[in-house]
Order: sequence, then structure tokens, then C-alpha cells
Amino acid sequence: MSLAANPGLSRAASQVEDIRHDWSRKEVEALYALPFNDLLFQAQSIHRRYFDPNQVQVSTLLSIKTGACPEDCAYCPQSTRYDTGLEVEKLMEVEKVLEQARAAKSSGASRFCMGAAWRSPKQRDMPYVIAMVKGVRELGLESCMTLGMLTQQQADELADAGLDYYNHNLDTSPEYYGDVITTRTYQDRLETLDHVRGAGMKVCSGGIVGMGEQAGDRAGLLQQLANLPRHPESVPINMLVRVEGTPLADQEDLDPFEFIRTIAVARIMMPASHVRLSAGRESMNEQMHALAYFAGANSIFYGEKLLTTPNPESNSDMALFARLGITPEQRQIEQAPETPNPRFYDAASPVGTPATAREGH
Ligand code: SAM
Ligand code: DTB
Ligand code: SF4
Repeated sequence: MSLAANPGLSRAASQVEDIRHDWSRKEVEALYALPFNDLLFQAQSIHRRYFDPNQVQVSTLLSIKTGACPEDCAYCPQSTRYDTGLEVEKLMEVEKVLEQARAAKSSGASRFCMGAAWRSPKQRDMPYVIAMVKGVRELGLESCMTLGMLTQQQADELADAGLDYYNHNLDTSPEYYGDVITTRTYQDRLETLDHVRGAGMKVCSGGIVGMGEQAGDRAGLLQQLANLPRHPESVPINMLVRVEGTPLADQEDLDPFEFIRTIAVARIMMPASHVRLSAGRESMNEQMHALAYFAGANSIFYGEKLLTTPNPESNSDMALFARLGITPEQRQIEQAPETPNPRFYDAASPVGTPATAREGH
């Protein structure tokens, strides 16, 4: 319910109502079925209650171990099962990773994400990834890793080293999942997310659209994410990057408005989470980016490469930010998960006016 519709409702009460973990598939599908303008208005209104609508968080991504992955994810250029011509690289040296982290910091990133093409980390790899986490934190950057499945013990070790976020995606709905990946189950993924939470780290989890799934599968993915015991703090929405040699190389284009709807529905269902406009930006024009930010996306991967595929040039992202009056989010305020951002905005107020200022705090 919006504050405008019920001015007597306190902000705190309305925010508690917004954060739900009991979404039915029908409810999610009903959001998707709204007229486009109604959906975007609802998403933008809720966005302003939790975030500065003119700030976007910027993360940099580095592949610390590339290719030769034993898993069979049908979208992935790094699976050893598909001939994608990718050059395999073993785990990078810690100092080389930190060099890249320094460069990311000086180019304005607030978070440094490291990805490895593993099913799960081997025990012998742990000392190296732990040294990377410690080094990145010493630079004053937030750290994020995506290394595949984790045991509780591995999650605890990473948390003890100071890892802020762990990325592990559900990828799609439980129903479509088996058409895309056969080497690990949906339940395996949920267990890893549980271990990450159990270790006290922040969760980054989202999925991919444009893999030939039905509309109901996109709703199913968001339903799974929002019905987790706690919402992921970060929700990457990836548009499939079609890579020659993978089984999904010839997948048809997804209607761009379906992609924008997915961002908007994610924003409404997980109001206090950062929704990341993730893979696939290279094929999106400026208008599409602007629409995604309007629908509630407030995080991007920044830099010319994702893990193995191209991403827009940093300059073009910054030029678009300037044209849209967007600034990069400078620092993450330490706050309990699902606590609304104290700099709090709503649709009824002038753009860019913090509620705290309006209320005289
Ligand atoms: N190997 C680890 C794992 O799968 O958990 C971590 C790295 S993996 C590349 C991280 C995520 O990137 C995947 O879960 C998937 O959502 C996304 N991804 C990989 N290839 C992609 C592609 N071609 N298009 C869009 N997203 C992709
Ligand atoms: C996520 O959801 N998207 C990022 C990140 N998590 C690690 C990865 C996208 C990878 C796109 C394909 C590639 O560059 O290899
Ligand atoms: Fe391996 Fe991750 Fe790619 Fe799947 S998505 S093949 S687990 S690197």
C-alpha cells in the first residue's frame, strides 16, 4: 500500500508491510501482468521509499580462475563441456588480484567481486582466496566472491577473513532449472545460500533471463528469491549473453520490456535490496539502461569485461550517469539486512530530497 493512498500509515509500518516472504506465484504473475506504466510507477514509488533514486552502486568484477569448469550450465562459456575457444587460466596470484583491485578502487568502484569457474573451492585453494579477501578489505573496498558451492566450514572461513558478500545465483525457476543445469541441483544452491547466511555474510543471489524460459519461470525465480528466509542484499538480474559453442548460443531474443518488467517486479518484491543490472548490458542501448534504472535497478558491474564476455566501457557508463543525473553510490552504510536505508525517499516528495531533511531530523 502506498503512503499516498493512506497518509495515516506510518512509514515504518508501511516498510514492514513491504518486506514479505510469502509471495504466491499468482501474485507475482499478477505484478508481471500489470500495464507497463502501472508496473513502473509502482516500482519507482517503492524504490524511492528505500533508496536515493539517483544513486547507483558500482561493482567491479574480476575472473580469478577462468574456464575448465566441470559443471554443465548451458549458458556458460566457462564449462569444459562446450567448445567456446576460451583461454583457460589457473587461479591468479594474490598480488595480481590486488593490483586489479587497486585499479578498480581508483576508477571509482566501491565493491570488488572475484569469480572462479569452480564447482566448489578445493581446500588447497582456500588460503589463496582468503588472502585475496583480506587484501581487498585492506584497500577499503567491499569484497564479494563467487566460487561455486560452499560447505558451512568454507563459508565460515571466508566470513572470518572478512568477506562481505557471496554471490551464488538460483539462475531460474525450480521447474526450468533441470533444462539448464544437470550437474548440481536447485537444493544444492539453496544449501549454499543457507551456509552463506549461517556464516553471517551478505547474500548476492539472482538469475538469468532470456534462456528460453516461460514467463512463469521468471516469476518463479523472483518468487524463490523473495521467499528466502531473508532477502538477498544484492539481486543480480542477468540477461543471457549468448556465447558461440554453448547450448544456448542460438536462443531467441527476449522482449526487452520483459527484461524491464523483471527488474520492476524484483524491485517491488525485494524493496530494500540492491537490484543489479548485470550481464547483457553490452547489448542494451542508453534508453534501455535508463528504463532499467527507472524500474529500480540500482547497481551495475562496471569495467570493460564481466568474467569472460564484454561489458560497456566505463566511460560510456559514466557519460550516461552524467546525462541522467545519476551518481555512483560512494559507500555502503553498514546496516542490518532489510533495514530501510536511513536516507529515505518517497514518490510524493521532490526528487533528490532526503526524507530525513524534509522531516527536520
Ligand atoms: N562458478 C561459479 C558458479 O556458477 O556458482 C561462479 C561463477 S558463475 C560464472 C556466476 C554466474 O554468472 C552464474 O550463476 C550465472 O548466473 C552468470 N552467468 C554465467 N554465464 C552467463 C551468461 N552467458 N549470460 C548471463 N549470465 C551468465
Ligand atoms: C552474476 O550474477 N553475474 C556476474 C557475476 N554474478 C559473477 C557474471 C556474469 C558472467 C557473464 C558471462 C561471462 O562474462 O563469462
Ligand atoms: Fe562453472 Fe559457474 Fe560456469 Fe556453471 S556458471 S559452468 S559452475 S563457471
